Amino acid sequence: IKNSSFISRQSFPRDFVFGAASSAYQVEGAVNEDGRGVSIWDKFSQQFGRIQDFSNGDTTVDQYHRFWDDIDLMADLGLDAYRFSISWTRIYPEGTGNINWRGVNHYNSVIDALLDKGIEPYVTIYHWDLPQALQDKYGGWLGPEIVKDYAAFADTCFREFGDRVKHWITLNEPHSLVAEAYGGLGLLAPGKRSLFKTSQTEPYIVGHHLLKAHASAVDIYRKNYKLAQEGQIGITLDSKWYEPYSDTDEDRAAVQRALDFELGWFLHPLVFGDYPKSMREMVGERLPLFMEFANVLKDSFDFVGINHYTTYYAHKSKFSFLEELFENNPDSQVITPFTRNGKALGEKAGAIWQYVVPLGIKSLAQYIHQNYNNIPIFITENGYADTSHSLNEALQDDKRIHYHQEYLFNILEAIEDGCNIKGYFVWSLLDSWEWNFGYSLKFGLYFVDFKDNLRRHPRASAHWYKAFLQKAL
Ligand code: GBH
Repeated sequence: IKNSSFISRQSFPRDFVFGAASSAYQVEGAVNEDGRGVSIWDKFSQQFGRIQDFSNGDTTVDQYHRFWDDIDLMADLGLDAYRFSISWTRIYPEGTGNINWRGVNHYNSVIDALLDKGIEPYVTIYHWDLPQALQDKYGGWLGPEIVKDYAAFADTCFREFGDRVKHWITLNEPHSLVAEAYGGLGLLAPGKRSLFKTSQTEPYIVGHHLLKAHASAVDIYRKNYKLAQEGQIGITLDSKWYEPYSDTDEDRAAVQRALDFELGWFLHPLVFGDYPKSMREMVGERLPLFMEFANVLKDSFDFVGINHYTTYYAHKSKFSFLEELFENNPDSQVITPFTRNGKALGEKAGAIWQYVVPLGIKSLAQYIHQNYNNIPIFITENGYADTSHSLNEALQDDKRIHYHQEYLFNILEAIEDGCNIKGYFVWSLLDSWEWNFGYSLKFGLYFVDFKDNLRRHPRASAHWYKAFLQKAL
C-alpha cells in the first residue's frame, strides 16, 4: 500500500479493533437525574471565566437519554467498539458510601444495548469527573485517601459490569491532569490552587496518587475478577510527539526529557516500577518514592491506551515565561514551541493546540516499541478539531477525513514495522462539550445541531469512516 487513500480495514490485521470514543461529562448531560451527585466539573464550569463560551455540561448532547439512537449510529458506521466512561457520581453520588442503583441500571442498559448491536464496550472508569464531595473532604487527588476510594469505585464497576465488559481503562490521561489541572494555566478542574504560580509539589503528589489508584484497581481486578470474567485491563495515557527544535544534541536531549515528563511519568512506573531517571534527577526529593508499592505497580496492565493528537518542537530552556503557558513543566527545562521561524510542523487544525503531523503517531509508536518492551497499545483517541458552527460548512469536513486517513496510514506503517498496536478509536462520535473550550471545538464524525433539538447530522467523515469499515464479503 503506497497511498493513504487506498487503505481500509482490510489493510489492518484481522483482529484490529475500530471504534469511537467519548466521556461521561462531555456527552451525557442529565446532571440532576436519577440521583447523580455533583462532580468537580459541575462546579468548575460554573466558575466565571473558566469555560471559553460560558457553557457547561448540564445538557450537552444528551446521550444519557439518547444512547439508543447513538448506538444505532455506531452500528450503522460498523464500529467494533465504543469507548465511554462511567460517571463516578452516578454510582456513588458522594464518592463513597451507598450505591445509587439507578446509576448502575443506566450503565447496564448502555452496555446491553451495545452488545445487542455487536459493539464491544471499552469502559473508562475515570475520565476526570471526580465527585465534588471527595474534593471537599480531602482535596481530591491531592489526598492519599483517594487511592482506596477510587479502588472501591473500580471494584464496584468490575462487580456490576465485568460480566459483560472485557476491556477496562482505569484512568484517562493522568498526564493531562498533572499538567493542566495542577500545572500550566490550571485550565482543567479543579484548577491549580494559585493562578499565578504553579506548585512545585502538587503535580507530583497527584501523579503519585493516580498511579497508586490505577495499580490498586488492577490488583483488585486480577485477584478477584480476572479468572472468572476473563477481561483485560489497562490505562489511557496522552502523549504528543516531539521533534528537536534544532539539529543539536541539546535539543535532542530536550525531546527525550519532554517525552519523559509526559509519557514516561506514567508509563515508566508501569513498565519498570519507577519514574524516569531524568525525572528523579531533575525533580529530586519533591518526587515521591514508591517503596514496596513498586511491585504492585510494575506490569500492572494488559494493554496501554494512547491518546495522540499532535506534534510540537522541543527546545532546551532553563526558563521562559512560556513555561507557565500551556503545559510545559519548568522542572523539565524544556519548552515546546508550535513553530520554528514562524513555521509549524504541519497544518494548523481548529484548536490552538493542534497541528496535523501524521508521522508523529508512527514515531511515537516506534518509540514505545523500542523503549517499553513492545507492550500492546490501543490508540484510544485520535481526532481533528474544527470550529465550524453552521450546518452547511460543518458537514463538508474534508480536513478531518484527511487527518484520519493520514494518521491511520502511519499506524499501518508502524504495525508493519513490528509495533504492537491493537486498535484505533476516533475522537469523537459526536461533537461534544470540550472542557475549557466548551462547545467552541468540534471533533465529531456527526455534527450536533445545538439550535435544533441536538439533532445528529453525519459529516462527510462519518460517510468516509463507514466506507473504510465496510467489510468485504
Ligand atoms: C483529550 O485530551 C481528552 O481525553 C478528551 O476528553 C478531549 O475531549 C480530547 O482530548 C480533545 O481535546 O492549549 O493549553 O488549552 C487531549 C489532551 C488536553 C491536549 C487539552 C490539549 C489543551 C491545552 N488535550 N489541551 S491548551
